[in-house]
Amino acid sequence: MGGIERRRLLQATGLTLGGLVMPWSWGQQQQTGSTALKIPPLLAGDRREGEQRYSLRIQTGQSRFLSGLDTPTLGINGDYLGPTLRLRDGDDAVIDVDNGLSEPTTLHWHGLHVPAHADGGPHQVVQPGGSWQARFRVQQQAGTYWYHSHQIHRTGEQVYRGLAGLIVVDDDASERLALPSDYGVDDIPLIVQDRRFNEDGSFRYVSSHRDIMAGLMGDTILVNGTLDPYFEPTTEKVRFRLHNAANARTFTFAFSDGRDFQQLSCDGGFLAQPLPRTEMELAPGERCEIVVDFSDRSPVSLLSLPMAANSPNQSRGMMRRMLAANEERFHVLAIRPQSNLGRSEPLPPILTEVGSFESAGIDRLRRFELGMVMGMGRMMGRRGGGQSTAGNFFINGNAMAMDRIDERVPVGSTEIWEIHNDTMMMHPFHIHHGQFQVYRRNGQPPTPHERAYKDTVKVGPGETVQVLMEFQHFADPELPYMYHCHILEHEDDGMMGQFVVE
Ligand SMILES: [Cu+2]
Repeated sequence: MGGIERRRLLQATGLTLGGLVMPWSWGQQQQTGSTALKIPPLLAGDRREGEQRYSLRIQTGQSRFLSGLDTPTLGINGDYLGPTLRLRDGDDAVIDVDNGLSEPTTLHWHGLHVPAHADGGPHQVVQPGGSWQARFRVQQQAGTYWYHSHQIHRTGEQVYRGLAGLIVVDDDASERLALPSDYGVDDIPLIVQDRRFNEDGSFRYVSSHRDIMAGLMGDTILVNGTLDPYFEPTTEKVRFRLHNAANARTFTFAFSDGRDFQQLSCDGGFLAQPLPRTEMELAPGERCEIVVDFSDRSPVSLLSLPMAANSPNQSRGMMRRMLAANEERFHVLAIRPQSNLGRSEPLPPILTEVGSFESAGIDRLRRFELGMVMGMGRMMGRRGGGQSTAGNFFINGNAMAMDRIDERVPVGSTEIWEIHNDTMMMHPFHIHHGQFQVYRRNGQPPTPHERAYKDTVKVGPGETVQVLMEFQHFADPELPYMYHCHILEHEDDGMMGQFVVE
């Protein structure tokens, strides 16, 4: 029985809980791993006159996720999602973007350290039928980044329909490391998203106030746009580039047999050394590279576990019920190693040296208070005399306004940005302009798995997180960068602000 038939049956039999249809998901079914995992094509660019040039066309498409039903989707150089851009540190990159949609859109390079004019944020709109060119020098540590629509008030829906893709950055140091790096063979991107469908096969985006307040949760997992995928390792070790590309759902990745794996990186760079883990909690926007050993040749599944009861990211109070979706368990990927596995090198004991921005001296502390409307218009976190009345979400009392610059940062400075979450749910906070370091979490140094460069950080309910930011480049007093919650419905509904580096 397919998901839609099952849901219809539940509705018909009145199996509902608190007025809501009981959540049903593929993850709760016996998984077969019926479809080979799709691997997004690699786009390495063309070398012309000393520049690395890439062409991206944003288009509408049709995708077949459910048997016998077509889903209208959006994609980049394809029907759903986009190619994996391969960039190299030090290259001069030129990316041509054409918009084949009938609505405006943008493409933002999430995590890349680029000038504001090349950032692809809400001010770099590509009109229908129009084009935009991003030019920047890649100044980036090796890592897994991504790109996605950042159209004001439309980011959530455009990403949901498919406007996202991965970016892989290489540098001198990463090329010297003996890590699995054969893309599509032992270096595998996993773009993980939850989606839900209407009975005609179309995606069902926001349909209630709850979808906005909790963020949009789906009941069906797609990995690289594949429903119920399997992957067959051909080597002893496989590196997965885990990417939470969901609009709102936090995944807790783990293997069905509890095996451990090695965490190599955070969002924007390697950890100092591989870190053994058995679970990895990633919020929307976060990435992490892991290496898993399959030399026992046992079939195993990658799962997303229910959020741990003691996770600092668990929702509180009434939000806990609204976010019951966080308690679901999902099957993500069936893994069936081939019988004859190619040998893999042992992992290098040291990956990189992670320096500290703190050594540059700290010029200033800036405070950001996350707030949302709760219940009958009761404001949470609206201290500080905010002016704006639009939207349900705020930072420092204000909802996002395109014509208001919220912060002005002097170029050359190093700052602590302190984010305090005065709401009852976790918000993953993302800052444009480049990578930061987690400095303190509730006054304590971060745990080892956050000790590398990041661009998106989970701030649990009631938590205060300090990050260290360096603003060494790209002074532009006019064009702002964004900071925002990466639950896309929250971002679209106001939880975003703008800063210039000047
Ligand atoms: Cu949020």
